[in-house]
Amino acid sequence: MLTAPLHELGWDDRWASQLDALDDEQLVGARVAAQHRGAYVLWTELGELHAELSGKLRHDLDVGADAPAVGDWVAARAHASGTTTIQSVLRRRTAFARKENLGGSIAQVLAANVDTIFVVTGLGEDLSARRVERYLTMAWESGAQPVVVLTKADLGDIADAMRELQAVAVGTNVHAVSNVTGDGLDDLRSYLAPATTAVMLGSSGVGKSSLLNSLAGTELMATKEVAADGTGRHTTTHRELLRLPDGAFAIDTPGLREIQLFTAGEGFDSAFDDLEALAGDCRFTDCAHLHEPGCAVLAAVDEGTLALDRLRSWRKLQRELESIAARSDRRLREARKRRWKEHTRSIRKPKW
Ligand SMILES: Nc1nc2c(ncn2[C@@H]2O[C@H](COP(=O)(O)OP(=O)(O)O)[C@@H](O)[C@H]2O)c(=O)[nH]1
Ligand SMILES: [Mg+2]
Ligand SMILES: [Zn+2]
Repeated sequence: MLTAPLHELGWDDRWASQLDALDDEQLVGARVAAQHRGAYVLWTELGELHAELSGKLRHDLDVGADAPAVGDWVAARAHASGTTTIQSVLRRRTAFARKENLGGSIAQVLAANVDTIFVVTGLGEDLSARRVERYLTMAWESGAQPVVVLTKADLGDIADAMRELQAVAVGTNVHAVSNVTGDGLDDLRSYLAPATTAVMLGSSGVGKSSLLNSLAGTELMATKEVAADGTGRHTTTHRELLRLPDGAFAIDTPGLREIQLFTAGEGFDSAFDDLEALAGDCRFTDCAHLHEPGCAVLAAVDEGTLALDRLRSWRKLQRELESIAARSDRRLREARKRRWKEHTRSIRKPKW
């Protein structure tokens, strides 16, 4: 249960003017704190409310609009009957999404209006720079600022892992922390200004929930050891907004088994800044860096200044992005066609 002035939840003039534009005095601004199947938990100035989607919004979802996600700002209406409905979702500033299912291209927004994404990985056997690279791409794609966090720094020498991570974390910082000793935690707090929202992202077991607890200074989330008894703690089965003591918000996520990208865009370039910079010197502007003459990327691989692995993962991601883009294009065209059909039907069939 949370009652707070809206601005403490991140509400500002730009959100207010979006609400004003709807021109309906009965609507109030609210933030989606959690979602349980069809029902939403909203934080409003009146306190916590449970809400459903309005009929109109449900219809919009059928023709391709996004469902509200945790972190979204929405326009809600409290009815005299005591129920609350979400009338519309205010335009997101950032959206962290993944593909809904294997091979599909429908994005599932995991969290909205996120400021910082902690890409978490743990010191140990399964540290994979490649995987971090993919998480980073997803993070850049969202519009939020990614930060790489190496947990379990108490387990050994971090030097090699830090070097490996720094090589892929182009344009972001890498921080080493320990949830056991507390080392490094203070550096992370600088990303958690009041009323901002952070997301924990990373494979299962890397220490995301532990990190959230460390930052909260209390056991908000169940971690591997305590999951069995679990009483009073949240397990990471659904996403929800959690309040940290200093007034920032955090969202834990269960490990995403398959990291899938959604759209090609800025995120891709930012995660591969080094490669893109080299590509500027290729002779052909549409160089695919495969076997073109005058390719600066291949030259860098030959000289040993760019790892071949990195070029390989760039190619792999690019192929993936291209096929996703092709699929979502098709989906968009179909949705437009459907809407047009509905529209013409409504013209031909007068209501009387
Ligand atoms: N030694 C050490 N163990 C940690 C650290 N952070 C998490 N762990 C352990 O790693 C395991 C997985 O942690 P958990 O937070 O549940 O990971 P999650 O699946 O990413 O949420 C648990 O056994 C934690 O106790 C750390 O900084 N140091
Ligand atoms: Mg967890
Ligand atoms: Zn090239």
